[in-house]
Amino acid sequence: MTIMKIFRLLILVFLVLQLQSAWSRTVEIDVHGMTCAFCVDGLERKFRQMKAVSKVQVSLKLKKVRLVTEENQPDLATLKQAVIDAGFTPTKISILSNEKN
Ligand SMILES: [Cu+2]
Repeated sequence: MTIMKIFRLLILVFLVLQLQSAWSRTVEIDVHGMTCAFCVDGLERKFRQMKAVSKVQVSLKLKKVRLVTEENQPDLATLKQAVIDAGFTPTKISILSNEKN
């Protein structure tokens, strides 16, 4: 009985650790066509809708979008398409890092 409890506890601890050690990817997209705060807002909204995107930063000054996403989701083609759908042109897309949290 006690051993079973310890065993269950160990499984639980293991599962929690697994969840915490998810990989995350930082992606930077150079965007052409952003001119004002509404552009920034539109792009932010577009990316915030994506489930696999956990963080969105849009810089009007640098004309860049920085995203923290899941390891392989969304794929880069989807991210590019999202920029296009929001009315802008993605000129460059790069993965800045892919690391374990
Ligand atoms: Cu604008």
